[in-house]
Formats: sequence, structure tokens, C-alpha cells
Amino acid sequence: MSLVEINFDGIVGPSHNYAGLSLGNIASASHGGDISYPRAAALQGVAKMRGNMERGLAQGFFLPLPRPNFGLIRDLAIDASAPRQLLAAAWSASSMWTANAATVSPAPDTADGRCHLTPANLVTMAHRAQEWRDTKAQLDIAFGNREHFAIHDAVLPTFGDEGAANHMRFCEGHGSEGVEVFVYGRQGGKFPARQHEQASRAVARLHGLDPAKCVFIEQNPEAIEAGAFHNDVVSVANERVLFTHERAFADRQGAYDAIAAAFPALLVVEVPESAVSLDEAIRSYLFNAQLLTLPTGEMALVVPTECRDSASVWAWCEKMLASNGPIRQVIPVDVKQSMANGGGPACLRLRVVADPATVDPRFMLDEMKADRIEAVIAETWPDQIDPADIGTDALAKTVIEAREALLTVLSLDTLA
Ligand code: SUG
Repeated sequence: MSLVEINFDGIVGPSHNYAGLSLGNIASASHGGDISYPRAAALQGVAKMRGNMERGLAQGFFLPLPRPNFGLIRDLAIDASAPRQLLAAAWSASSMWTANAATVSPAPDTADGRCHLTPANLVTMAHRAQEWRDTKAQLDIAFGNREHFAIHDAVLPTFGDEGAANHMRFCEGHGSEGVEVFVYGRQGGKFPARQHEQASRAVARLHGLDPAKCVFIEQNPEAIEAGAFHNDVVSVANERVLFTHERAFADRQGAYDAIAAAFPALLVVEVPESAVSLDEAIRSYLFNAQLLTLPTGEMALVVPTECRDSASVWAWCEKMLASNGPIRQVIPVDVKQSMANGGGPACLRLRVVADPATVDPRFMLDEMKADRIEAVIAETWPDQIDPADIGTDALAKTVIEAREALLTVLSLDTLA
């Protein structure tokens, strides 16, 4: 049984569009109404996955959810008199950001020795709250081996849960016992605090985590106000390393101390405000990076190309690489189509520590499958979507057929 970290990326759906649906997500708000390029978006995502596979890392994927969601259109009686944003919600491809798909507690952390997954209820945003049942349907297949995985229902919608985007895990190696850190927000600011403390605590109990190995930390309200609608916009963790902006947490030193008390080997790589302002960190998505352990044991940070284009961010990265810190490589990737909706490299993936042999192989990627996925995308994904096209029968037909073509190629018609 060899436990490794598998990154499951969401394949960007054929209805990828810019509808400005996410209050508090600055990229989403500022690109609302723009023309989107679903084919380019999905190909950018596959290229990112290929890059990580070429680095020798295990890679999986999740499929786009069925859109338009006729169930939502029916349940909310969405017609021409309804707000346009409700119609757009039923067409949203936001399941591509799989860091919000679920919270994952690997087997070494849980009481029953299975890997536990709880899909996130995503209740704060209407276009995201529709996701979890269809997400769960995929998790049930991908992680259907009940000897190794337990899949829960989402936490009751009373308490907002945004999944792995507000969760970090510290460990000596991915396969060893970890300390799980849950980061929640408090309501009352200009923007919604999407992660509720009680949702985090419920997930920790459901997963059978040892209370001594759990830490609950409040997000800095200033960070939420500046546009860090998820903690993974201002921090990311891998093994012993916490890579974070100085202003990520409400009580900076208290947060580091609480994690170190549960995980003494903690190594904090902190970016001070004086080097990269909170605003620039959020604009460039420096922290929405994949912090990966390469087969050599070195760590690499996969960042959006926006980081290379930012003078202060790139200067900090170069300085960091010149020092003898734990992060030895910074790798820019082009995920611009996703970035324009507030989704960087880290948003696009869900980390699951497991033995790949225990995962349904249809959800694991290899070069040949990547070729086949790219061919379907190139052939069937719309080149572009003008927001005015949302709701038309012609676009609905294209989007439905494109997804069906992908399911067929991957032998996953059962999700149709
Ligand atoms: O929930 N954007 C997503 C971005 C999610 C990013 N995920 C993480 N940080 N892990 C959101 O705000 C925009 C959709 C639109 O405006 O059309 C959107 O849903």
C-alpha cells in the first residue's frame, strides 16, 4: 500500500463563462460580461495536468457537471422574468474549481484508517450550491472502494462549507499522520465569509480526526475584504511548509503558534506586506499555487503566469529561490481563462492522498488519455461564449453534446 498525493483537476466545462456571479471574488466581478473561451480554458487545464505528470506526479481528474442544470431551472422556475444571474447560475462551469469539491482527510489521519471525503455544500453562492450532489456522484465512483474510502454527504446548509480551499494539512510525508488545519471566516464584513467555523468542526468530527491533531484558525477579515474569498488565495501548505502572506490570518502569531503546537516541525515561509502587498498577492494569485513535492524530494511552486508579470511578486520569488529555503522551483503556468473567474492553479485541483491502485482507473490520467481528452475538447468545446448566448437552445445543445462526447470517450456514460 503506497500512499501518494494525487492531484485531481477539474476539466473546465464547455459552458465556461464570465457571469460575475461571485461577490467578493474580484476577478469574477471585474470580468463579468466578458467573452469566454471554453476550449482554450479546458486545454490550458489539461496542459497544467500534463506538466505535473511530466514531473513524475500522480494525476487524476474530475468531469464537468451537467449544464445547463435543468433541475435548478425547474426548481427556481427560472424564466425570462427571472434575474439573468439565476439563469447564468444554471449554466455555470464552476465545478472546474475542484479545490471546492470536498474536504479530504487521508487514511493516516482518521479513526477508521480510511480516507474520508465530504463534498462541500458551497451554500454561500447560488451557482455553486447546486454542485455537491453531482460532485458526490463522481466521488462515489472514483473512490468507490469502501475498504479505503468513506464519502459523506455535505454538511447541512445551515453552515457554509467551501471544502479544501479552506483546509490545510501538515505532515512529515504525505503518507504519514498529519495535522489538519481548518480556516474559517466570520460574517459581518463587506463580503461574505464563506467558510463557517461549525462546518469545519463538523467535517473534522465526521472524518474521525484526533482533536489533538486539528487546528481551527480564523481568516483575517481584512484579507476577505481585500478579495481573499477562500483561504487558498492567501496561503498554501505542503508537508512541513506553510507558505503564506503575512496578513492571511486574524491573529498571525497565534495561528503559527497553534499549528506549531500540534505540528512542531512546521516551517513558515511568510511573504511580508512590505515585499508583496495583500492586494498584489490577490491580484497575482501567488498563493493560489500548487506546492508540490517532486520525486526528488524538492518542493516546487506552480504559480499562474500573472506572478511572473508582477514586478514585486517575481522579485520576491527570485529572492526566495536564491535563499536556501524549502521551495526550490517556481513554475509559471498559463491558466488565464480560469484566472479571470478567480481560479488559479490551486483552485483547479483537489488533493487526495491515496494509493492510486485503489482509485477507479477511469479518473486517473496518463498521456494517452490526455491526448483523447484534448481531442474531444478541440472538436466539441465551444470556441467562445458571449454572455448573451447563455440560455439559447443552440448553445445548450453544443454544451450537452460536448460533455456527452467526453463521458463516452472516458467510459463514464453512467454520469450522463
Ligand atoms: O467560487 N469563481 C469561483 C472561483 C473559485 C476559486 N476556488 C478556490 N479559491 N479554491 C468562486 O468564486 C466565478 C463564476 C462567475 O462569475 O461566472 C466563480 O464562481
